[in-house]
Amino acid sequence: MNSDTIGAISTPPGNGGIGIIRVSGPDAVNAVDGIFASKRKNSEDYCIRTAHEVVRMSSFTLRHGYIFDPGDGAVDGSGTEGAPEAPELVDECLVSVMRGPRSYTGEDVVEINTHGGTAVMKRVLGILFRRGVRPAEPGEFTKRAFLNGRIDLTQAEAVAELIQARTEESRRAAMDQMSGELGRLIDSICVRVNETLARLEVAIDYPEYDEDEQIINEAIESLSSAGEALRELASTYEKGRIVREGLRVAISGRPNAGKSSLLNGLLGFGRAIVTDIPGTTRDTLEESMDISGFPVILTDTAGLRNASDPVEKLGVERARSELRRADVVVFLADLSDNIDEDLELYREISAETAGKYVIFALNKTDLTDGACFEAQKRKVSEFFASEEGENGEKVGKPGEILYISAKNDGAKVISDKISEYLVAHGAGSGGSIITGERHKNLVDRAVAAIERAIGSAAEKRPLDFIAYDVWECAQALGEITGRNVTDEVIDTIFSKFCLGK
Ligand SMILES: Nc1nc2c(ncn2[C@@H]2O[C@H](COP(=O)(O)OP(=O)(O)OP(=O)(O)O)[C@@H](O)[C@H]2O)c(=O)[nH]1
Ligand SMILES: [Mg+2]
Repeated sequence: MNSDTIGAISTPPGNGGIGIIRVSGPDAVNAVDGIFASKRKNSEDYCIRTAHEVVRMSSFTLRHGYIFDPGDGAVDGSGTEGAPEAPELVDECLVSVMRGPRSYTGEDVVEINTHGGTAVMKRVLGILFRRGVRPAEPGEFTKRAFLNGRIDLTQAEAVAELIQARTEESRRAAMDQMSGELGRLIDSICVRVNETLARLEVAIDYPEYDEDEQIINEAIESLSSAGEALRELASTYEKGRIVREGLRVAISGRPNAGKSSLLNGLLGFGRAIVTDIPGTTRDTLEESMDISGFPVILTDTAGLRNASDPVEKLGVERARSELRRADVVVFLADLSDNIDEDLELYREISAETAGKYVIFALNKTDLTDGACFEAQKRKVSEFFASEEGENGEKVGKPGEILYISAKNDGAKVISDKISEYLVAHGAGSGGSIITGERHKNLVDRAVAAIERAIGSAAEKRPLDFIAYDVWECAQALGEITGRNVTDEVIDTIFSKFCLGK
């Protein structure tokens, strides 16, 4: 248990209707008690220094009143530099008390709802600091909740993810993890692994009791099922990554295909410059948006061609590297132009698009009439038919071939396709998923250890050989939930939090 009391402004910086100052620690109640009174006036018979109203509040209750700077002559002698001589009214507020251990941090927590002005909150916090409260570090309230056993490490990490969640699916994934689902799953696997470890250790210590053969068979069986569960969990990381970081969608194609028009259509505002001059977009333009509750990062790129202009050349390089980074590529071709060049370009970038979901969209349907449109369509289908055949696949067939008009409802058609992809590949259908890289690395470490243990068991190696890897697996799992984790790891995790949480 910590002996110092910490305080911070928990609401975001800037002006708001209300601001919340949170204080946690053994002296939280006393510290606020000394600056709070339910009456505005300090008369002879009613003094904030003797009111002691916060101390008398029951846990989980709220009280209306006023915050005072108690002044230099404070009875408890806490008056220090910067304090006014007589008590000074600072703000009207609501104070809530949550006593430990049933509080967020597990300690006594007092929250002061002040008016949400920067000057007000800074002043109130400043008074508390003069009275022995220490400025909280980023994430320190949640760190205390973890250290006091209120939550496990996965739940603490989920708090930060929940705060950062920008879309509905990100919120849902963080909330699932915060409710402890992932921690419980890891714990249940860990229990099984530890049972196996215990059995192996007994057999090592008392070789006379059991047949090694039987112990080893049992170990293989139990470890295999634990390994299976962990591998399944590891496979959810990709879904988790989309929820956490967003799906990267690159819009690519030849100059003038309508890429920037599509970006603007998807975003719903004129983010990128659109002209009929080929090579308008030179740099990559990145914007985030929400599609069906998932975060999506859209990138408009320079039109791909053999550019002679050095600036455009750099833009084309960036466009190609953006293609490599993308999860989904929307490749636009201009139906009103020579489609063979678009198809040729599509073949050229096949290395960059390999393994990615490609939406091949033929744009400007509004500019092509019946016969011309049919001829273009035939070319496309012949291209992909021939590219697929004979000596194996030269060019990956796109996931979708669409005919759109970015001038009309093209953006909606593309957005619906991205949405379909997200529903199929993103998280959201419940069950534990891992969103964090730290978790993924540890699950991978646990799986590798299990595989080594099973391998040793199959080769009938000595029991202590097997036991070591089983122990290593349990260690990795314990690091996920924070059962066994170093101070450095803890510090790194919480340093990424925002102040006041
Ligand atoms: N008629 C019609 N014109 C379109 C359509 N989509 C784009 N355009 C026009 O095509 C021209 C090029 O559009 P952009 O969106 O700038 O094309 P881009 O692919 O970003 O071009 P670069 O930035 O040069 O690579 C503009 O004049 C657009 O108005 C469409 O569906 N129909
Ligand atoms: Mg453009």
